[in-house]
Amino acid sequence: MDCDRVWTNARLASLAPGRPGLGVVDHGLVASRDGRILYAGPAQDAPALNPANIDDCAGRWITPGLIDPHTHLIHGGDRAHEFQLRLAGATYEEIARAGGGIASTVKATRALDEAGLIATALPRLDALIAEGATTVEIKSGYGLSLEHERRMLLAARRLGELRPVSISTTFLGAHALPPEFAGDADGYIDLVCREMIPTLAAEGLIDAVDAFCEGIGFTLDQTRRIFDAARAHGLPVKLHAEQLSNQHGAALAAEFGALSADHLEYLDDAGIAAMAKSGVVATLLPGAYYFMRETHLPPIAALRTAGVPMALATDCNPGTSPLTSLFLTMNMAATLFRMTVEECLAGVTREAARALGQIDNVGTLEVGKRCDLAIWDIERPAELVYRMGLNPLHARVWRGQ
Ligand code: DI6
Ligand code: FE
Repeated sequence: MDCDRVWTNARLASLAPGRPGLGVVDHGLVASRDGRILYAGPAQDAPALNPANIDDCAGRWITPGLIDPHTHLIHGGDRAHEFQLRLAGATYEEIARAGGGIASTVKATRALDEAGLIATALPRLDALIAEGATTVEIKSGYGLSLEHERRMLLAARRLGELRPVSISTTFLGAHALPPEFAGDADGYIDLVCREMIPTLAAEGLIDAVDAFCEGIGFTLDQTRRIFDAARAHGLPVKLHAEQLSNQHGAALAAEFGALSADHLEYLDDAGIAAMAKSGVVATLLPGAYYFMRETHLPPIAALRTAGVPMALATDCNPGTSPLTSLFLTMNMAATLFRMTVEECLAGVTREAARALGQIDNVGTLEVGKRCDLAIWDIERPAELVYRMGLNPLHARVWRGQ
């Protein structure tokens, strides 16, 4: 069988469903053709291959390329000053109500042109790529006008052309109230639903629609309007839900068949049941939990018992999670959330793919999926979760290259 490339002498953590745990194959082989996986499994069961290139992995481990399914990677400026204020005792909500917080990042983001947005985001994207990321979700939500949200989404698409990585764009127009609409949240939601979503969807800039359903964000009713508009344009939805308080956003997300509900520190049993029933992925963001010194844990054990798939993401953003490491994300998920090594690795591969609606394309080593691989200098997969600050990536493969 003709193929482009073969990786031999590898140990695989395929993450394929149907294989127990990580789907380990001790004497494994991966073959690619036209950027897709032609074979992944035991070397002895492989078909006769006629590769143009052979890579001897010398016993190294291969996992699916890592996936970060929730980032606000594109933003102007930083909020190191607010970090200092918080260290001195101010709370996130106090800073937000005083005009700092998301609003200050909106100002800094609007001040950048597309090239500026790209230039400031690239080092963060490169940090993720350097750790083996092959798919990254990027949200808008610091523009908050048609023009500025479009600029963020265009910059996100452009990042995917500048680097060998797949970018998923999420429209988060309902992230915060822009200053022009102070006191008129419903008027702003009108603009989001009647103008921004239709226009940006028609321009092909939106892969999914998100909202910040929270006391300092938007109400459940406003979120429903956003979801109705998304549905009218055939766009999948996801939600920032129950991060700081229980607004019953996860149940609403479930009602709309959302891809994921994210954060979930204050999720209740009804929300868990609703998510389980409609197959909504729980995207957990331990970096935000850690950086905000949150003490209210997301209900991990109950999510596990209910069979809700759990993804992990950096939530890379300047206010609550200035994090660009999926390794550290996994380490925090294990240490702070008591997730297992298997759950952590599945969280940044298979379940992250599910959270992006990309499970048929990426997230596991299975025939027909894109050949996105991470090849590691490790003795066992647990090392990817256990170490803090060492990068054992040997090579990264994106679409077979
Ligand atoms: N939840 C978060 O953690 C981020 N956005 C959101 O809706 C925070 C964004 C920021 O503080 O800039
Ligand atoms: Fe977020």
